[in-house]
Amino acid sequence: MASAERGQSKFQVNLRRYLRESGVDRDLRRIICEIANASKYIINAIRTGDLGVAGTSNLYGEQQLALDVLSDRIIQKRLMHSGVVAKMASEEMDEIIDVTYPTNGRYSVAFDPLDGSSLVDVNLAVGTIVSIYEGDNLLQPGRNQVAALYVLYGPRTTMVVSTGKGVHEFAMNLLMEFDLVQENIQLEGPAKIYAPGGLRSKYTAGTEKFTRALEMNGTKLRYSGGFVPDINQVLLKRGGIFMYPHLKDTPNGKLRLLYELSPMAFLVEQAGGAASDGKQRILDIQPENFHQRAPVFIGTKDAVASAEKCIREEEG
Ligand code: FDP
Repeated sequence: MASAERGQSKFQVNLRRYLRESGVDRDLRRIICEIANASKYIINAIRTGDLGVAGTSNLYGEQQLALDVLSDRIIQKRLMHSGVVAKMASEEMDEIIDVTYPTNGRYSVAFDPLDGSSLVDVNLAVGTIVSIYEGDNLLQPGRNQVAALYVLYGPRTTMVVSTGKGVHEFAMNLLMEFDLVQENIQLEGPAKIYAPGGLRSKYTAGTEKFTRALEMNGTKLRYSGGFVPDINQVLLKRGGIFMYPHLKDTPNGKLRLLYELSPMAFLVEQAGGAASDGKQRILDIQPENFHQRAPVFIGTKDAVASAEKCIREEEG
């Protein structure tokens, strides 16, 4: 299989070739490459587009930015015309789209087109998150995903992807193609950083105990407010934990299972990490609806186990 040293400039291996040589099914490759193509237009819109509101709100009553709506349309269009997608759903859509034209595809895709979009106007990093299942059922436990990825729009545009054989990072080059940066990212060391979402004053006893333990151990606080850059940091620093826990007044936390948590849990587990809602593995949760939220503790295995232990001890 093709490989590259980090930062290697000669003999770059691009995403398409990497996926082909890794034996990834042709239709699945097509979906991943369509997302890569979509991201060219999304990064362009982020850089130069309208930062205003779209005048609409999504299902959750959140005001949609012009950029949210545009990113959603860009991805929808590419997936629709790929000819390999059966169903698609996104955080910005009111309903699931059945793709019966041009063909009835073999895969279904759930995505968050522009996660953390409220950070665009202050010029912080945002991302696209994508989850892919075989067949036409998107309401399955995340462990059944065949692939997951995110695109991070930061100082550089990168894609971190897994088709179930490790986690690999690609970076967008001058020609807006993705080249391999590093293969088989592994969360091997202890948690060096933590990214805690939600108001601390609303933390329950278990999460508060866990947070104090992190502070006592000298774990550094590194929170950007964007799920994609925060997870990317945990992965690329080879150790850390992100949490958006259950809060006293919000028992299900904030983040959505289908569009955010399942794909990130798939990637982090592929990197040797873990993801839990505080009690059970995120990838084992059977979603009951498309908009379901769940608390999350995700990153280095030991840190996630220690969060679960604190919650068990304090909250039963
Ligand atoms: P945002 O509301 O800006 O879209 O998915 C939601 C999300 O961002 C995540 O990217 C981020 O981790 C989290 O919400 C931040 O929430 P808080 O502002 O409550 O910390």
